[in-house]
Amino acid sequence: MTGIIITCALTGSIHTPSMSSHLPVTGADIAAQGLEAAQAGAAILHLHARDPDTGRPSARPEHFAGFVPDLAGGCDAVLNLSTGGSAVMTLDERLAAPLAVAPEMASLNMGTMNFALYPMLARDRAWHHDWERPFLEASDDLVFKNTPRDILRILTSLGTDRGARFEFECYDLSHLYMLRHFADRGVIRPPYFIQFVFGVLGGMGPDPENLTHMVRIADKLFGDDYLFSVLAAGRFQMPLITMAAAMGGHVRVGLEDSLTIARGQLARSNAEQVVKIREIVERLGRVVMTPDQVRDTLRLKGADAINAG
Ligand code: KMH
Ligand code: ZN
Repeated sequence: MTGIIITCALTGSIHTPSMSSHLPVTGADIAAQGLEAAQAGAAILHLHARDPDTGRPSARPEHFAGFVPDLAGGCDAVLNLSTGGSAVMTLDERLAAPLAVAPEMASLNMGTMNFALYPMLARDRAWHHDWERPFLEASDDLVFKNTPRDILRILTSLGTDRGARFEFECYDLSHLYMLRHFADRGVIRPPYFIQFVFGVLGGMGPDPENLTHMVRIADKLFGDDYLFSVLAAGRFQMPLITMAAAMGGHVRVGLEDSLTIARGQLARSNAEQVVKIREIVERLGRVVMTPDQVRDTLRLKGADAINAG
C-alpha cells in the first residue's frame, strides 16, 4: 500500500460554538489549531471561516484573512479552501475567498442535495448565540445548491484560471457519475482526489457496504485515475475512516466532521484527532504522507503560487 494522506477539516459550518468550546472560531484559534494539526501529521488543511464575534459560519475574505497568512507562513501543509461554505450562502459568497487566495486546493461538492442539520437539536443544550437554534431549525427546508452550472463555474474560475486542484466531495453514488461527466467533457484531469462523504442527512449513510460500493463504482468509472479519501460525520468518523485506511484509501478528520475523540468525549483539539488516526493507520502499516509528497501525487501548483496575503 502506498502512503496515506491525512486531511484535517478544522471548523466547517455544521457545528455551532455551543456544541463544543474546542471548536475554533476566531482567526487566531483556527490558525493555532491548524498549525498543531499540521505538526501532528495533517498534510492538507480543509478551511472554512467564521465570524469571530458570533462564531457563525462566514465566507467573508476578511475572516479568511484572519488565519490564511498565519497558516501559509507557519507550516507547509496544503491549504484547501472550501467552496461549499455553508448551504445557506450563495455561490458568489462561497467563491469570494477562494478566488482571492487562489489556493492549491479547493473543495467541490458534486451535486445539489438536502443538508439537514436539525437532528442536532435533539440534545438539550444552553445556546450561547441567538443564531444557532434557528440556523439548525431552518435546515429542514434547505437546498445545498451545486448544479452542473455551479460546478463548471468553480472548475473554470478556480481550476482553469487559478490552477487550483480539487477535493471532489461525493455524498452519493450519483456524484461519482457527475464527476465522470466533467472528466468526459475534458474540464478536469486526473488524478482525481475524491472525498466520499458519509453521514450527512441528505447524503449516503455511514454503512460499510456503501463504502465498498463507492469504491467498486469509482474503480469502474475512474480506473487508476483516482484516489479516494473518506470522511464520516459524528461518531462514525473513526470507524469508517479506519476502514478506508485498511482498504488503501485516505482519511479526513477534524472538528468540522466530528466533535468527539471517543464516544461521548469531546475532542480537545483537531490535532487530537490527527494523532489518533495517525496511530491507527501506522499500526495498519500505512505511512503518513508529507505535504510535498501530496503535492507531487495530486500535481498541485505549489505553496508559493497562492495569494496568502
Ligand atoms: N462538511 C462536509 C460534510 C465543503 O466544505 O465544501 C462537507 C464539506 C463541504 O466539507
Ligand atoms: Zn468543508
